[in-house]
Amino acid sequence: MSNKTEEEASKDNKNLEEALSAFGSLDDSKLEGLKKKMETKKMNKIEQSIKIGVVGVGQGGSRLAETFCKKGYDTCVINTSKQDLEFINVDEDRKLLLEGSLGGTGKDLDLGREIFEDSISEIEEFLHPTLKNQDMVYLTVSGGGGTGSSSVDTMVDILFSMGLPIGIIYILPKQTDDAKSKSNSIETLSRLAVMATDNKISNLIVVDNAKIEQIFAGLPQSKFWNVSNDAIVDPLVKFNSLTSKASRHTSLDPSDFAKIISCGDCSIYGVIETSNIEEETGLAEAVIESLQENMLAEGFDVSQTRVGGVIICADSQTLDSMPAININYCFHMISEQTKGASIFQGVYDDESCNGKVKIYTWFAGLGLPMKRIETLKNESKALEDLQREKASERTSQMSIDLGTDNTTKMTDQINRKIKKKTSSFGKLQRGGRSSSIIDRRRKR
Ligand SMILES: Nc1nc2c(ncn2[C@@H]2O[C@H](COP(=O)(O)OP(=O)(O)OP(=O)(O)O)[C@@H](O)[C@H]2O)c(=O)[nH]1
Ligand SMILES: [Mg+2]
Repeated sequence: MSNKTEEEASKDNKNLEEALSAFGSLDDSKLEGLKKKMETKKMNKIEQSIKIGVVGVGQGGSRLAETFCKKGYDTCVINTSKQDLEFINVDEDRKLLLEGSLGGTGKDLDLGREIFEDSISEIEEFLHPTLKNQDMVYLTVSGGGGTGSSSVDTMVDILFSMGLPIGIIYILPKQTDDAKSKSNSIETLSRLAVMATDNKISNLIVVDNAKIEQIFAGLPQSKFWNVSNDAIVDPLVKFNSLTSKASRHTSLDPSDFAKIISCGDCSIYGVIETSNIEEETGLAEAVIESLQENMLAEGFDVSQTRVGGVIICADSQTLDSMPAININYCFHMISEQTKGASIFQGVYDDESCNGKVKIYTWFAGLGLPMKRIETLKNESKALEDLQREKASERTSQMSIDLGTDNTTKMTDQINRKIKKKTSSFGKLQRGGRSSSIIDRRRKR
């Protein structure tokens, strides 16, 4: 370390500035860009047990990918909407805009699927820099929209052919999302379930916005996505970084984590916080009370767990003063709830816990969240019924009785059509309608 005084340091800086100015004046915006690059480089030196690259598709998926990027993960994003890509804070060369719509798909899964099928080679080339040195890839998408949700067939095929194990983070809609979002999310979940059964996907993590809304009830809307995206990304990042380090207590090895992450079928995870460290059974009680409540999705049967992981974190002072029996009761309770699944355990010092104990849990190898799917189906049907009712009322609400019978109306209409066809305005109109805007863009 240098022992320069403040005065000496500022003199050195001035000399350096003078020397540099000999090459011309320094452009502030360029310096800012360089600084940013250096920060990204620093962040990229994160510790990971498994080198994971993240690909986010659609708006929700891209925002999750952006959250991984902030934590130093190699990330890229794809969307059909230019505006939505602009707001994503990842390097410009890690953004891919797929043409073929007016911007977004408006929750239209068929249109989305077509766009992705038509862009396979473009996507393959784009993914290469992000994924070339990774052990695994995570695809992040929301089920309720059109772009992310419809992309899964093509994206999983492309990623599978690259030979990387594939994890998916799949977001279910909020309680207040519309019928289309809810039905889209079930349709795509059923496709993902087939891919998981076919072992194309190693790990399907389901997170549910409706559950996150409950956990963070009371948050202002402006903070909701940031907080929920952090909550979604944090457990995976914690498992991946802590397992890369040795613990002076109990280590969960990278190969244990690999078993969890490659177990297949669905996964859920979450974190429980407690300050009850005085009582022997304090941690175990926190697990009994809030294991299910703090998972980021519900409707799963935790007793189906095939492989799981539990990591207990607290600052070193707390861990040093806490009897081992407290932790043992906690592990025992989790083992009970998962009916004897293999549960890998880790205990780590984490000075950021500030006197609290955090229990990170991850359950893998689960079946689909049947109860939640049932609720989504019912909610989407109820909303669709309402829409249908409105559509049928629309005809009566928008018609004016002109006092003519139906036959007269028909004759009038035909006469008007003939007149229009022969007018030059009519000719222009028909010519313009020969192909839609969407068609014209796709042919480019
Ligand atoms: N957790 C989380 N969910 C989000 C976020 N943004 C949107 N969603 C959810 O995602 C669903 C909407 O999907 P989007 O991701 O906006 O849609 P898209 O993939 O861009 O598809 P388009 O319909 O083509 O725009 C809704 O269920 C939202 O609740 C986000 O930042 N975080
Ligand atoms: Mg969108």
